[in-house]
Amino acid sequence: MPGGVGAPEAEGSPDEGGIAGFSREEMHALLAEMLLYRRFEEKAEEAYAIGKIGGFCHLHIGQEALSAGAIGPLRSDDQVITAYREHTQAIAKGISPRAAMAELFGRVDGCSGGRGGSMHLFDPSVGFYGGHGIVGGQIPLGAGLAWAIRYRGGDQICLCFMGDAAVNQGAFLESLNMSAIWQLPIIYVVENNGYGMGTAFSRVSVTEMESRSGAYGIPAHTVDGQDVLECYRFFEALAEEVRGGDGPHFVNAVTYRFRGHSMSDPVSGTYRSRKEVESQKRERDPISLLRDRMFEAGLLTPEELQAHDDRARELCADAADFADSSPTPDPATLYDHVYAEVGDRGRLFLDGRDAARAAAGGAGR
Ligand SMILES: Cc1ncc(C[n+]2csc(CCOP(=O)(O)OP(=O)(O)O)c2C)c(N)n1
Ligand SMILES: [Mg+2]
Repeated sequence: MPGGVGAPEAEGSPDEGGIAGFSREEMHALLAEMLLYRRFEEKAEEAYAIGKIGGFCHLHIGQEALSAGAIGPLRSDDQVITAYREHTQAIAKGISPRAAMAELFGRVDGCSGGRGGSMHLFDPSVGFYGGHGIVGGQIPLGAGLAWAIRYRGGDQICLCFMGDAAVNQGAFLESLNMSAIWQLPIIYVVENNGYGMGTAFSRVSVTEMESRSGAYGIPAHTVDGQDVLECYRFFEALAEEVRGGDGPHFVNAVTYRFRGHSMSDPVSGTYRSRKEVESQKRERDPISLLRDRMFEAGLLTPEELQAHDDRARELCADAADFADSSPTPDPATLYDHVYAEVGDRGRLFLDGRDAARAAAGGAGR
């Protein structure tokens, strides 16, 4: 849900009611937002466990600061495209928890009409272009979105998220090169949680993540993806630079996933120890980090925290009830919204072309 945090009024100290230039209200908004994301994912986890959600489902728990801190500063007409771990990013860009949850449940009131599921949340009306299951598949599409912005003379920007494993895809290299040549208004953000499924990034790369855009002359940055205040300020400034014509940028956002790769995978396993996960959860939880800073600065009371959490749980319970009461799509509409239609001969592909030929008086193949 964008627009929760505005520009800071003044560089503040705790005494003035803020930390690092954030007002008390802005920090409360960020905390409430991240709690909503956490509770949404927990509700999805619960719904998956009782069979309400089918197919794949990848949770963003542990990485919430990047949704609040990178998407939060964007304008509502800016564009976001991402991979499949995207529930909270979709909500951050403006898809309602109800429409997101209904999509996870495969229901008609889902943002993709119940046809996309967890990996394919989509709503161009809020500038959210998916939700893509092919690792790296969204990267050239992101370059295309940015190219379209430029072609139409707009001043929007595109934020293209990817996981660390995606930077080894050929599409990443081609997209960065073309973006640099055309100086496109795009920020490529790697949510670097250290692993692609069970493979540590260090096993598939002899170079550091930040060096990956250097060959294309694209400036690179590293941010602490668990520090929502740092992320927010960083992306707020960078978005304006890119909007002003600075060309593409590449951001290595260091983060960590607290759950297994997907709902069907264990939290730890042979590729990472339980000890590692536990220490990350204890020391690097983005919500606890912000909460504790606010407590220490006297900007948050336990009652206020409880109220934010109650509200988050309420919204997510409401989203799940809404999703559950929404109907499943009518089977008769199965072939709606697909590029190729079923023709007289019942085939899925090329029939549209055949039908056009037939209408023009030509013979079909
Ligand atoms: C082209 C392609 N190859 C393989 C897969 C199988 N696969 C699904 S997720 C994944 C790992 C991706 O990891 P990363 O990009 O780091 O994202 P994360 O899951 O950590 O968010 C792989 C290999 C796929 N979906 N697409
Ligand atoms: Mg990863």
